[in-house]
Amino acid sequence: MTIHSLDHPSVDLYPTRHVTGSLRVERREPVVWADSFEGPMDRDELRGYERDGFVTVEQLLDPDEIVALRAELTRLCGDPEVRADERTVIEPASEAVRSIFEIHRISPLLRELVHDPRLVGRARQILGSDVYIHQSRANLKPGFDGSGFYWHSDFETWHAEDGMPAMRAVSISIALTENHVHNGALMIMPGSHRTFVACPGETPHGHYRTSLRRQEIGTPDPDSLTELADRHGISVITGPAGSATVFDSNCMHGSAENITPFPRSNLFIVYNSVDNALTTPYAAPAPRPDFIATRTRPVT
Ligand code: 6CS
Ligand code: FE
Repeated sequence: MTIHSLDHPSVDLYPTRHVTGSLRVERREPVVWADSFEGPMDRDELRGYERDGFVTVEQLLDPDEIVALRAELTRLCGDPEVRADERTVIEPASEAVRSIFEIHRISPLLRELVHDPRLVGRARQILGSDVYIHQSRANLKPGFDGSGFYWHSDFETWHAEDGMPAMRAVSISIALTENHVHNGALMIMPGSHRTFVACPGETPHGHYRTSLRRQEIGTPDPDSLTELADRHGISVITGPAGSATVFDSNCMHGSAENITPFPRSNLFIVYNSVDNALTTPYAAPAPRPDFIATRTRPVT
């Protein structure tokens, strides 16, 4: 079913938040947009990404780079200005830092990383175009009370609340600490990127102020999650510090809370195609701030 969003100039191919009837529609866009860009991924990796919606990289960054990034994250989390910054999300159950958004503009070290060809090269290869940073964040998931991230498609939120037209964005998650099966590792349903699941519930004003701490609106119904999990299974992505996961914007993913003593701290850098720039939100009363969804000052 395709409907015109009330205040959106173009046809909405992925209606969500204010829909009735079938909640699941098949993806319309390619997964790997073109093989015209040379880059670090070989044919097998691109084929795996096309099939599953993600690929893992055993060691994207070297140990000394990880040491420097972890020290930077410790410095940022201990900086009262950073903790008080609206771009920093505090854990609901403690005073620990849950996420720091727009970290590539806060930290010179991270700004350098997001331009690294090991990351940008992969994004350009997959998206088949030049790219810019849509969003960057550190998810700290500290030991003992690192809360989880319920099942969701990033694209569903970025479409509804940021006005992202098509599924032409890719996330690169870099492990800064060991991602074990037990400390809240990323879980992805392999192949789920080919199905768009509309989520019930109108988007409240200023939704991000609650959704980044604990997301409810923008999470799929249990029947859709059951159907996808039955069809695709669930992969738990584990790996050492320095490993990475490159995943499509529409993968159904989530991660459990962390009650172990071992933090699961990951960086997430989201690259969007320059041909997929944000427009008016498809299902939200107003656009989200630039630190969550870059509109005004793309860092290419
Ligand atoms: O709303 C967002 O943009 C963020 N929320 C989640 C759960 N994942 C993607 C992104 O960090
Ligand atoms: Fe997500």
